[in-house]
Amino acid sequence: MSRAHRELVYVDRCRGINGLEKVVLREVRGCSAEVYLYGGHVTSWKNEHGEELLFLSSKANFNPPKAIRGGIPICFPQFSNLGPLESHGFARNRFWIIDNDPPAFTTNSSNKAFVDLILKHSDEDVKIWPHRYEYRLRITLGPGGDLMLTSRIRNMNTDGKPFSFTFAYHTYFAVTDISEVRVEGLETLDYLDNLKNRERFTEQGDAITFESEIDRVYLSTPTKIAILDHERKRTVVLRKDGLPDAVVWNPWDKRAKAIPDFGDDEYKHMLCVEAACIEKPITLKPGEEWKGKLELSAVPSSYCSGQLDPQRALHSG
Ligand code: TA6
Repeated sequence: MSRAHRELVYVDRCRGINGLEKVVLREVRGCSAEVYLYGGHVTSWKNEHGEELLFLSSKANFNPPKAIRGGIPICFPQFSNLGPLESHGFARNRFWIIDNDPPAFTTNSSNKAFVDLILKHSDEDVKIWPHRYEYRLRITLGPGGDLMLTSRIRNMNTDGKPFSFTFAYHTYFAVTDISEVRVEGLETLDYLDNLKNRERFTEQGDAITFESEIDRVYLSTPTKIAILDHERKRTVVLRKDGLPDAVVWNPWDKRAKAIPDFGDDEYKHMLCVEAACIEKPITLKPGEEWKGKLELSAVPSSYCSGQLDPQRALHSG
Protein backbone atom coordinates (compact mmCIF):
# COMPACT_ATOMS: atom_id res chain seq x y z
CA MET A 1 0.00 0.00 0.00
CA SER A 2 1.37 3.43 -0.88
CA ARG A 3 2.15 6.02 1.75
CA ALA A 4 -0.71 8.22 0.57
CA HIS A 5 -3.13 5.32 0.99
CA ARG A 6 -1.83 4.46 4.44
CA GLU A 7 -2.24 7.99 5.72
CA LEU A 8 -5.69 8.71 4.37
CA VAL A 9 -8.19 9.49 7.10
CA TYR A 10 -11.34 7.90 5.74
CA VAL A 11 -13.60 9.23 8.48
CA ASP A 12 -12.81 12.51 10.16
CA ARG A 13 -14.98 13.96 12.90
CA CYS A 14 -14.63 17.72 13.21
CA ARG A 15 -16.53 21.01 13.42
CA GLY A 16 -18.05 22.83 10.48
CA ILE A 17 -19.98 26.05 10.01
CA ASN A 18 -21.07 27.73 13.26
CA GLY A 19 -19.15 25.07 15.18
CA LEU A 20 -21.69 22.37 14.25
CA GLU A 21 -20.31 18.86 14.39
CA LYS A 22 -19.65 17.20 11.06
CA VAL A 23 -18.07 14.07 9.65
CA VAL A 24 -15.89 14.19 6.56
CA LEU A 25 -15.65 11.01 4.50
CA ARG A 26 -12.72 10.63 2.11
CA GLU A 27 -11.67 8.03 -0.41
CA VAL A 28 -8.29 7.24 -1.93
CA ARG A 29 -8.99 8.75 -5.34
CA GLY A 30 -9.77 12.12 -3.75
CA CYS A 31 -13.57 11.98 -3.53
CA SER A 32 -15.20 13.26 -0.36
CA ALA A 33 -18.51 13.85 1.39
CA GLU A 34 -19.53 15.89 4.41
CA VAL A 35 -22.28 15.04 6.84
CA TYR A 36 -23.62 17.34 9.56
CA LEU A 37 -24.93 15.62 12.65
CA TYR A 38 -27.54 18.39 12.69
CA GLY A 39 -30.22 16.93 10.43
CA GLY A 40 -28.14 13.82 9.61
CA HIS A 41 -27.58 16.05 6.62
CA VAL A 42 -25.14 15.43 3.75
CA THR A 43 -24.01 18.90 2.68
CA SER A 44 -21.25 18.04 0.22
CA TRP A 45 -20.31 15.28 -2.20
CA LYS A 46 -17.26 15.85 -4.37
CA ASN A 47 -15.76 13.73 -7.14
CA GLU A 48 -12.07 12.89 -7.49
CA HIS A 49 -11.45 16.26 -9.21
CA GLY A 50 -12.84 18.09 -6.19
CA GLU A 51 -15.96 19.15 -8.11
CA GLU A 52 -19.07 19.62 -5.97
CA LEU A 53 -21.98 17.46 -7.11
CA LEU A 54 -24.58 18.71 -4.63
CA PHE A 55 -26.10 22.16 -4.47
CA LEU A 56 -25.84 24.09 -1.22
CA SER A 57 -27.37 27.56 -1.16
CA SER A 58 -25.01 30.47 -0.52
CA LYS A 59 -27.74 31.62 1.89
CA ALA A 60 -28.04 28.28 3.70
CA ASN A 61 -28.53 28.72 7.42
CA PHE A 62 -26.49 26.55 9.67
CA ASN A 63 -28.57 27.84 12.55
CA PRO A 64 -30.77 25.27 14.27
CA PRO A 65 -33.74 24.91 14.30
CA LYS A 66 -33.75 26.04 10.65
CA ALA A 67 -33.07 23.23 8.19
CA ILE A 68 -30.03 23.51 5.94
CA ARG A 69 -30.97 24.59 2.38
CA GLY A 70 -29.26 22.22 -0.02
CA GLY A 71 -27.40 18.93 0.17
CA ILE A 72 -29.59 16.01 1.21
CA PRO A 73 -32.22 16.90 3.82
CA ILE A 74 -34.00 13.89 5.27
CA CYS A 75 -37.79 14.24 5.18
CA PHE A 76 -39.20 12.09 7.99
CA PRO A 77 -41.77 11.24 9.31
CA GLN A 78 -43.72 13.46 6.92
CA PHE A 79 -43.08 14.62 3.38
CA SER A 80 -44.04 18.25 2.68
CA ASN A 81 -47.29 19.28 4.37
CA LEU A 82 -48.98 15.89 3.97
CA GLY A 83 -49.86 15.66 7.64
CA PRO A 84 -50.00 17.64 10.88
CA LEU A 85 -46.25 18.13 11.36
CA GLU A 86 -44.02 20.96 10.18
CA SER A 87 -43.12 20.78 6.47
CA HIS A 88 -40.97 17.72 5.71
CA GLY A 89 -41.14 16.44 9.28
CA PHE A 90 -38.60 16.96 12.02
CA ALA A 91 -35.63 14.69 11.22
CA ARG A 92 -33.92 17.42 9.21
CA ASN A 93 -33.75 19.73 12.18
CA ARG A 94 -32.83 17.40 14.98
CA PHE A 95 -29.36 16.62 16.28
CA TRP A 96 -28.47 13.06 15.34
CA ILE A 97 -25.75 11.19 17.15
CA ILE A 98 -23.07 8.83 15.91
CA ASP A 99 -24.16 5.22 16.29
CA ASN A 100 -21.10 3.39 17.56
CA ASP A 101 -22.78 0.03 17.74
CA PRO A 102 -25.04 -0.35 14.69
CA PRO A 103 -26.74 -3.71 14.15
CA ALA A 104 -25.26 -5.96 11.46
CA PHE A 105 -25.24 -4.43 8.03
CA THR A 106 -24.66 -6.28 4.77
CA THR A 107 -22.03 -4.17 3.13
CA ASN A 108 -19.14 -4.29 0.73
CA SER A 109 -15.97 -4.88 2.78
CA SER A 110 -14.00 -2.46 0.56
CA ASN A 111 -16.09 0.43 1.94
CA LYS A 112 -14.01 2.21 4.56
CA ALA A 113 -15.47 5.70 4.43
CA PHE A 114 -18.80 5.48 6.18
CA VAL A 115 -20.60 6.79 9.22
CA ASP A 116 -23.59 5.46 11.14
CA LEU A 117 -25.99 7.96 12.65
CA ILE A 118 -29.01 7.43 14.81
CA LEU A 119 -32.08 9.46 15.71
CA LYS A 120 -34.54 8.35 18.37
CA HIS A 121 -37.83 9.67 19.70
CA SER A 122 -37.41 12.34 22.34
CA ASP A 123 -39.86 13.35 25.09
CA GLU A 124 -40.46 16.60 23.21
CA ASP A 125 -41.12 14.91 19.85
CA VAL A 126 -43.46 12.33 21.35
CA LYS A 127 -45.80 15.27 22.05
CA ILE A 128 -46.06 16.06 18.31
CA TRP A 129 -45.62 12.52 16.90
CA PRO A 130 -46.65 10.04 19.59
CA HIS A 131 -44.36 7.16 18.64
CA ARG A 132 -41.15 5.52 19.71
CA TYR A 133 -38.74 4.80 16.89
CA GLU A 134 -35.10 4.20 16.03
CA TYR A 135 -33.88 5.69 12.77
CA ARG A 136 -30.46 4.43 11.72
CA LEU A 137 -28.78 6.15 8.81
CA ARG A 138 -25.61 4.84 7.22
CA ILE A 139 -23.81 7.17 4.83
CA THR A 140 -21.06 5.60 2.75
CA LEU A 141 -18.63 7.01 0.23
CA GLY A 142 -17.59 4.07 -1.97
CA PRO A 143 -14.03 3.66 -3.28
CA GLY A 144 -15.24 4.74 -6.73
CA GLY A 145 -16.82 7.90 -5.31
CA ASP A 146 -20.42 6.66 -5.17
CA LEU A 147 -22.49 8.07 -2.32
CA MET A 148 -24.87 5.67 -0.57
CA LEU A 149 -27.47 6.44 2.07
CA THR A 150 -29.31 3.64 3.81
CA SER A 151 -32.14 4.38 6.22
CA ARG A 152 -33.43 1.76 8.61
CA ILE A 153 -36.46 2.83 10.59
CA ARG A 154 -37.86 0.63 13.33
CA ASN A 155 -41.08 0.91 15.30
CA MET A 156 -40.15 0.77 19.00
CA ASN A 157 -43.66 1.42 20.36
CA THR A 158 -44.40 -0.46 23.56
CA ASP A 159 -48.16 0.20 23.40
CA GLY A 160 -48.68 -2.23 20.49
CA LYS A 161 -49.49 0.59 18.06
CA PRO A 162 -48.32 0.70 14.45
CA PHE A 163 -47.17 3.98 12.91
CA SER A 164 -47.17 5.34 9.38
CA PHE A 165 -44.85 7.81 7.74
CA THR A 166 -43.88 9.34 4.43
CA PHE A 167 -40.27 9.88 3.51
CA ALA A 168 -37.85 11.52 1.07
CA TYR A 169 -34.15 12.01 0.48
CA HIS A 170 -34.67 15.62 -0.65
CA THR A 171 -31.48 15.69 -2.75
CA TYR A 172 -30.38 19.02 -4.23
CA PHE A 173 -28.10 18.32 -7.22
CA ALA A 174 -25.74 20.97 -8.54
CA VAL A 175 -26.27 21.61 -12.26
CA THR A 176 -24.40 23.97 -14.55
CA ASP A 177 -27.46 25.44 -16.26
CA ILE A 178 -30.96 24.15 -15.50
CA SER A 179 -32.16 24.92 -19.05
CA GLU A 180 -29.60 22.43 -20.37
CA VAL A 181 -30.53 19.60 -18.02
CA ARG A 182 -32.57 16.49 -18.84
CA VAL A 183 -33.97 13.89 -16.49
CA GLU A 184 -34.37 10.41 -17.93
CA GLY A 185 -36.31 7.52 -16.44
CA LEU A 186 -39.63 9.20 -15.63
CA GLU A 187 -41.16 9.22 -19.13
CA THR A 188 -44.76 8.02 -19.46
CA LEU A 189 -45.25 7.86 -15.69
CA ASP A 190 -48.12 9.32 -13.68
CA TYR A 191 -47.35 12.24 -11.41
CA LEU A 192 -49.09 14.44 -8.88
CA ASP A 193 -48.60 18.10 -9.69
CA ASN A 194 -48.03 20.14 -6.53
CA LEU A 195 -48.54 23.32 -8.55
CA LYS A 196 -52.08 22.12 -9.42
CA ASN A 197 -53.46 20.90 -6.10
CA ARG A 198 -51.76 17.53 -6.49
CA GLU A 199 -53.89 16.68 -9.52
CA ARG A 200 -52.76 13.51 -11.32
CA PHE A 201 -51.27 13.74 -14.83
CA THR A 202 -49.33 11.42 -17.12
CA GLU A 203 -45.87 12.40 -18.33
CA GLN A 204 -45.33 12.34 -22.08
CA GLY A 205 -42.76 10.16 -23.79
CA ASP A 206 -39.85 12.61 -23.69
CA ALA A 207 -37.15 13.22 -21.13
CA ILE A 208 -38.01 15.99 -18.68
CA THR A 209 -36.48 19.37 -19.47
CA PHE A 210 -36.88 22.62 -17.53
CA GLU A 211 -38.17 26.04 -18.49
CA SER A 212 -40.38 27.02 -15.54
CA GLU A 213 -41.22 26.10 -11.95
CA ILE A 214 -41.77 22.38 -11.40
CA ASP A 215 -42.93 20.51 -8.30
CA ARG A 216 -44.12 16.99 -9.04
CA VAL A 217 -44.32 13.62 -7.34
CA TYR A 218 -43.75 10.89 -9.94
CA LEU A 219 -45.36 7.62 -8.93
CA SER A 220 -44.16 4.02 -9.14
CA THR A 221 -40.85 5.07 -10.65
CA PRO A 222 -38.07 2.72 -11.82
CA THR A 223 -35.08 2.05 -9.59
CA LYS A 224 -32.77 4.14 -11.79
CA ILE A 225 -33.13 7.78 -12.79
CA ALA A 226 -30.49 9.80 -14.66
CA ILE A 227 -29.82 13.53 -14.48
CA LEU A 228 -27.90 14.73 -17.50
CA ASP A 229 -25.93 17.93 -17.19
CA HIS A 230 -25.36 18.74 -20.83
CA GLU A 231 -22.94 21.62 -20.24
CA ARG A 232 -20.73 19.73 -17.85
CA LYS A 233 -21.03 16.51 -19.88
CA ARG A 234 -21.84 14.68 -16.68
CA THR A 235 -24.60 12.28 -15.77
CA VAL A 236 -25.61 11.56 -12.21
CA VAL A 237 -27.34 8.23 -11.84
CA LEU A 238 -29.65 7.75 -8.90
CA ARG A 239 -30.42 4.18 -7.86
CA LYS A 240 -33.00 3.57 -5.19
CA ASP A 241 -34.56 0.76 -3.29
CA GLY A 242 -37.71 0.79 -1.15
CA LEU A 243 -38.57 4.24 -2.50
CA PRO A 244 -41.19 3.99 -5.26
CA ASP A 245 -41.80 7.71 -5.81
CA ALA A 246 -39.57 10.49 -7.13
CA VAL A 247 -40.06 14.20 -6.57
CA VAL A 248 -38.74 16.69 -9.11
CA TRP A 249 -38.51 20.28 -7.88
CA ASN A 250 -37.10 23.56 -9.10
CA PRO A 251 -38.62 26.78 -7.72
CA TRP A 252 -37.61 28.92 -10.75
CA ASP A 253 -37.30 32.69 -10.49
CA LYS A 254 -40.48 33.93 -8.77
CA ARG A 255 -40.65 31.31 -6.06
CA ALA A 256 -36.89 31.45 -5.52
CA LYS A 257 -37.26 35.10 -4.50
CA ALA A 258 -39.81 34.11 -1.85
CA ILE A 259 -37.48 31.59 -0.17
CA PRO A 260 -35.38 33.52 2.36
CA ASP A 261 -32.44 31.11 2.47
CA PHE A 262 -32.17 30.73 -1.30
CA GLY A 263 -30.41 33.14 -3.68
CA ASP A 264 -32.56 34.80 -6.38
CA ASP A 265 -30.63 33.22 -9.26
CA GLU A 266 -29.63 29.97 -7.62
CA TYR A 267 -32.51 28.09 -9.23
CA LYS A 268 -30.38 28.05 -12.39
CA HIS A 269 -27.81 25.87 -10.72
CA MET A 270 -29.86 23.31 -8.81
CA LEU A 271 -32.38 20.57 -9.31
CA CYS A 272 -34.03 18.42 -6.67
CA VAL A 273 -34.68 14.82 -7.65
CA GLU A 274 -35.87 13.08 -4.52
CA ALA A 275 -36.13 9.35 -3.94
CA ALA A 276 -39.28 9.12 -1.86
CA CYS A 277 -42.19 7.15 -0.50
CA ILE A 278 -45.19 9.46 -0.54
CA GLU A 279 -48.28 8.12 -2.29
CA LYS A 280 -48.55 5.02 -0.11
CA PRO A 281 -47.19 5.76 3.38
CA ILE A 282 -45.10 3.09 5.05
CA THR A 283 -46.75 1.41 8.04
CA LEU A 284 -44.72 -0.47 10.64
CA LYS A 285 -46.01 -2.59 13.48
CA PRO A 286 -44.00 -2.63 16.73
CA GLY A 287 -40.68 -4.40 16.10
CA GLU A 288 -40.91 -4.03 12.31
CA GLU A 289 -38.22 -2.27 10.31
CA TRP A 290 -38.29 -0.45 6.98
CA LYS A 291 -35.25 0.07 4.78
CA GLY A 292 -34.85 2.72 2.07
CA LYS A 293 -31.67 3.07 0.07
CA LEU A 294 -30.29 5.74 -2.23
CA GLU A 295 -27.13 5.36 -4.28
CA LEU A 296 -25.69 8.19 -6.35
CA SER A 297 -22.94 7.95 -8.92
CA ALA A 298 -21.55 10.57 -11.27
CA VAL A 299 -20.22 9.50 -14.64
CA PRO A 300 -19.00 11.42 -17.68
CA SER A 301 -21.83 11.62 -20.24
CA SER A 302 -21.32 9.75 -23.46
CA TYR A 303 -22.41 11.03 -26.82
CA CYS A 304 -24.48 9.45 -29.54
CA SER A 305 -24.84 11.53 -32.72
CA GLY A 306 -24.41 14.74 -30.76
CA GLN A 307 -26.94 13.74 -28.11
CA LEU A 308 -26.21 12.69 -24.59
CA ASP A 309 -26.81 8.99 -24.29
CA PRO A 310 -28.71 8.42 -21.07
CA GLN A 311 -29.58 4.86 -22.00
CA ARG A 312 -25.99 3.84 -21.42
CA ALA A 313 -26.05 5.38 -17.98
CA LEU A 314 -29.47 4.03 -17.12
CA HIS A 315 -28.94 0.50 -18.34
CA SER A 316 -25.36 -0.12 -17.33
CA GLY A 317 -24.29 -1.50 -13.98
O1 TA6 B 1 -39.89 18.54 -2.48
C1 TA6 B 1 -40.45 19.65 -3.04
C2 TA6 B 1 -40.94 20.56 -1.94
O2 TA6 B 1 -41.85 19.90 -1.12
C3 TA6 B 1 -41.52 21.82 -2.58
O3 TA6 B 1 -42.91 21.88 -2.51
C4 TA6 B 1 -40.76 22.94 -1.96
O4 TA6 B 1 -41.42 23.86 -1.27
C5 TA6 B 1 -39.54 22.28 -1.36
O5 TA6 B 1 -39.86 20.96 -1.10
C6 TA6 B 1 -38.77 22.94 -0.24
O6 TA6 B 1 -39.40 22.82 0.99
P1 TA6 B 1 -38.81 23.52 2.27
O7 TA6 B 1 -39.74 23.18 3.40
O8 TA6 B 1 -37.42 22.98 2.46
O9 TA6 B 1 -38.77 25.00 1.96
